[in-house]
Amino acid sequence: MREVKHFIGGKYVGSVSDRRFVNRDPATGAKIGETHEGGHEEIEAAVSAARAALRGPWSRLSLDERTAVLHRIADGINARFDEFLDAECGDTGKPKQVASQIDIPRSAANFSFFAEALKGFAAESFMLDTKDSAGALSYTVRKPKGVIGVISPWNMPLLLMTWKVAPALACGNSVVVKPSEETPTTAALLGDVMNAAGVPPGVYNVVHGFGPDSAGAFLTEHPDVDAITFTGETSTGETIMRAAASGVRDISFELGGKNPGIVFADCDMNKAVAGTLRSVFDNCGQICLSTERLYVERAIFDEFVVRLKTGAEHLVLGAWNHPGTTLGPLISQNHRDKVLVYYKRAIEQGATVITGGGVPEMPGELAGGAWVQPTIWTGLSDDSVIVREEIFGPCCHVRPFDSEDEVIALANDTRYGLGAALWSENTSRAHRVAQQLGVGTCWVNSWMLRDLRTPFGGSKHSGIGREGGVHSLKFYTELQNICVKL
Ligand code: NAD
Ligand code: 6OD
Repeated sequence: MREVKHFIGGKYVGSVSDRRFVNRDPATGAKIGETHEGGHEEIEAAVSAARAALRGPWSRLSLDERTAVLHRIADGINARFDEFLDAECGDTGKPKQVASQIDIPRSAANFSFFAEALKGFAAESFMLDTKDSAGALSYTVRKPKGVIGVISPWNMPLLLMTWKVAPALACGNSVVVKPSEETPTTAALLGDVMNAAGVPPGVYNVVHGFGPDSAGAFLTEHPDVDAITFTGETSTGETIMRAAASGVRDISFELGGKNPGIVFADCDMNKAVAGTLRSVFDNCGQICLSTERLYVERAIFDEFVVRLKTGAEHLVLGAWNHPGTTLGPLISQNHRDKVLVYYKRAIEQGATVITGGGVPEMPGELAGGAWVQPTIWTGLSDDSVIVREEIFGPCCHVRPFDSEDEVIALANDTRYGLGAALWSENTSRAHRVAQQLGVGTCWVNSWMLRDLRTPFGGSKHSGIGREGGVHSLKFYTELQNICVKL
């Protein structure tokens, strides 16, 4: 039974009140450990430690020295790969083969990527003609923004947390992280790696707890936090935005999605089916970029739906450490309850259930887990809740379309604007349609193909700002202009 503590000022500490909450295995419902719950005292201690660290040796490191520290963090994650893997899979229930190929390697890569990206982060300079002298040179310098509050979700806990911590540290900031209450373990484990990599105490801090009236809210409301970066639900983003208004703190938000998949009849059918199955069911549909609305050109609609059904029915539900498992449970019973409400509403609203639609029978101890069947529906109207609201489960609704214009309008008919996946072998069409979609990222003949140099984020209710490459470095620095008359 594990006990997860806060990591403040380079040390693991329990809550002053000794208040704790229970974590459960999503696959069985069994208790797997307890996590200390932070309150005002812990947030105060972490923010003070983070502020003090900015006055210490961290701010005096040369570029090469900081780059070396970031590489050592990446190496430290890789050196303890199996420990991170078991902790992440234990908290989330995601199959080991997924986390070992995506979550843990990408978390290490976040640090090595931003270590190198920093080296190419150019400043601007301008010459101004002045009549009375040789002119003036203006140049910019970028400084750390200060103490960054990082609030992260449970679906890819270490990957999404380090996606923000790595550039924040690369730019010389200190951080206070509030990981999701569902998945506290890997953020805590990273503390040890930070110490071993030579990160000075107070640069990386973790306080556990919940959102409202708990560590999450206290962090965002703390006046000495200079900027807040958040990944999670749109409604949580709205609350955090209100907190950040006090003190006009900067924010960067990666929020929810209701992402369209668009399949043209001229697609490569095998690739489109395989890619769509991934985009709907990977991570049990708990990815902000998951396809939940699928539009298939009428000429191939029936065949595509049959092939999707076959693929969904071949998914193997099971424990994360079982080698054959391809689909894990949802994160929690609470989340399962929410997903099952949508499964019920789909039937009430007249959906045709192509496959799934309920709760699978799981053997032995797995019977207590947060399982749902991978599910495909057709036949719902465009204003159905299933088509409009983010479900965050292993499911999608499939609808036929007849023309490019029609599918563009359907895809854009949403308050979200995060991602889209488009399948067509007609390159001109792919470019033409992609550019008309109101999303932060449109993948063509692929999905979740990540290049960390590119801007990542969403429009409309899916977020504010972009992170990735130079966009992250811009968010985590404060720009100063210096004008020198020559
Ligand atoms: P969530 O918003 O419930 O929680 C995210 C984090 O915010 C958690 O650490 C939580 O404790 C904290 N939190 C909750 N209320 C808070 C408050 N009032 N003040 C401060 N912190 C608070 O989201 P979740 O359920 O963990 O994650 C699922 C959601 O995240 C989905 O909507 C998904 O689309 C979204 N998401 C988006 C992206 C993206 O890149 N756009 C990535 C992953 C997840
Ligand atoms: O790959 C990334 O950098 C990223 N931010 C992915 C987000 C996944 C959402 O669930």
